[in-house]
Amino acid sequence: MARPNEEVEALLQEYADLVAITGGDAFKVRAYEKAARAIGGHPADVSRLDADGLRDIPNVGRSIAEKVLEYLRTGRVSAVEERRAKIPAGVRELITIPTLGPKKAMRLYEDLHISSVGELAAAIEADALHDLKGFGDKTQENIRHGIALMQQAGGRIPLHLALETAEEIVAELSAGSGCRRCAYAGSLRRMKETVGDIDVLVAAQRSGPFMDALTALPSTAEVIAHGRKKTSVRTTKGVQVDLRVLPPDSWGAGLQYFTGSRAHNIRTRTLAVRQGLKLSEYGLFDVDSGESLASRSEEEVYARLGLPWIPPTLREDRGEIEAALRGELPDVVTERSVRGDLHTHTDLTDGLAPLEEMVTAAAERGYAYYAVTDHAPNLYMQRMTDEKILAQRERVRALDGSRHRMRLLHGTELNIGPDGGVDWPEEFLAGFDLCVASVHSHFDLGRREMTARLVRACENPHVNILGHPTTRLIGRRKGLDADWDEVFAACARSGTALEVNAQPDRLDLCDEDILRAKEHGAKFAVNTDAHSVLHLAHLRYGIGTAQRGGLTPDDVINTWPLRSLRRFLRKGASA
Ligand code: DGT
Ligand code: CA
Ligand code: CA
Ligand code: ZN
Repeated sequence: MARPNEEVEALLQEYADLVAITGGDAFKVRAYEKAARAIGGHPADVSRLDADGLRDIPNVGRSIAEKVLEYLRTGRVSAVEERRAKIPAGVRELITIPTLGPKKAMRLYEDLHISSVGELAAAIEADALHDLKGFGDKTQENIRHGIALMQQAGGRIPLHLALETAEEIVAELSAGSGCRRCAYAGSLRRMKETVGDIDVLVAAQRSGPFMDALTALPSTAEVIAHGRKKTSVRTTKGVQVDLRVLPPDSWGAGLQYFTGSRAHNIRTRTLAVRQGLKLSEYGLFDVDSGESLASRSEEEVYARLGLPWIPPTLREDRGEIEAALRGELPDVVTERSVRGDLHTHTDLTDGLAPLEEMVTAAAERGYAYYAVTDHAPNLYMQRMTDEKILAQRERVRALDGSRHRMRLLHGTELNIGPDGGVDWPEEFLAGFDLCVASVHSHFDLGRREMTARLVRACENPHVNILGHPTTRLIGRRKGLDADWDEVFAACARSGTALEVNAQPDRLDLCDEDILRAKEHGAKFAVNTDAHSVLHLAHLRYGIGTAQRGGLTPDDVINTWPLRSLRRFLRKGASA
């Protein structure tokens, strides 16, 4: 159940942090960070590799391979233990505060003995930092804001982590004898970007064996409550899991009830009451006779209320009940309706896998088309040049159609400068099949300037997709301050699609922004921004978010046939 690649990734990242905090060589820090990401994104299980196999992974050299082997053999790495002994764990926690780097963390620890986020917050409140070099008012304000962001996310778990945990638990419980049905419900089934806890349901005659099975799982670290109707545990990763066992006849009603949201359920219960019915987790009952009218499936329950089945991602009481009553529920986009990914990277810039590997993996997903969009020169650390991107284009053209039916598009991810300009002159941009353009720096320009910057980027005749539009990082960085209505309108007007970036820490645009942008008539592209083969599977998180935003295949350009997509990419220009 444990994922050795992730464990090793976390360990190497910790080592990089510790080296940085103790003032180690920046080159070494970056080397360990790169290796951590490479191992995290490596498709093969690292615990099955020998020294040579490890060193075949990009960015993994001899000394890193040795540390990995030591870890796999002994469960610890002496170099990491040595650094840990010097630095309290809380100091490392400090550098997870957005805007607080290792140098500042070390100064706080050495000068003021601050070794936790709580202590730092208290020190700022008490104005204890003002004499400390490098902690001016602006810096303190940024730190205060960073702490607030962390606390907001506090306790909630990112969608992808919850989904992985839930799928493992559902697989375990489904194998139990007498299990008729098993699924996860709650906010996770609704694909909210973060979830408070995981709700798992089992349909079975007897509940005891399943409750016991949950408490006995190797991933269970602590039993919070152990009962016949409900059992709650905390996993080794700190996630709370609630298990409820329902009589098989109540499966549909229970699934509907525990999927929520609460707001949606209030609406369905009200609909029931108006018809002289009562809706509970056991079924839909006639109040007078007490007779059960529907309970076996969700479809049956909704139908008896006069509604079509409503996709869980829409169940937030944001108009879905009204739409369903009118027969206008959106036919939401699904993973299967996606024909291709339009924002992906290779090892020519910061991706981990070579072009051929990314293309093969994309073809295996059954895509009809696939765009390669490595970074452009203005993101200096990626060292892109005209020659390199043109050479890549040759390779893309040569691969196109040679091994798979999937068609390849050669694109790039441009960098939107502070004034809204992008890399390369128009003639050069015209050579690409498509251009994504994204903000990667200058995050606080002020609202007017930021709006003008984004609008100008959209109006560029070669910019087709606004990548991760708000640049928010969930729990770490809030989105850009801009007049988004104006930006969304500019996208609709200019034929620039808004990205729904599927990276689980981005999910950008988010559901509410999508709803707003759709009002303006904008189009969307659900992309993974994959930096490795494994990331191609992140599409599901983007699709969940797109569904929550009510998007249909008509709204999403990468569900369209290639000919229609190409027409969109011309942005109204002829031929
Ligand atoms: P979360 O876990 O905070 O991300 O959000 P949910 O929606 O998963 O909420 P949770 O775990 O408290 O409960 C799951 C669903 O079960 C919730 O959406 C509605 C339903 N539910 C659970 N307990 C109650 C309750 O006591 N009353 C009502 N009306 N509904 C409940
Ligand atoms: Ca929940
Ligand atoms: Ca719960
Ligand atoms: Zn990208």
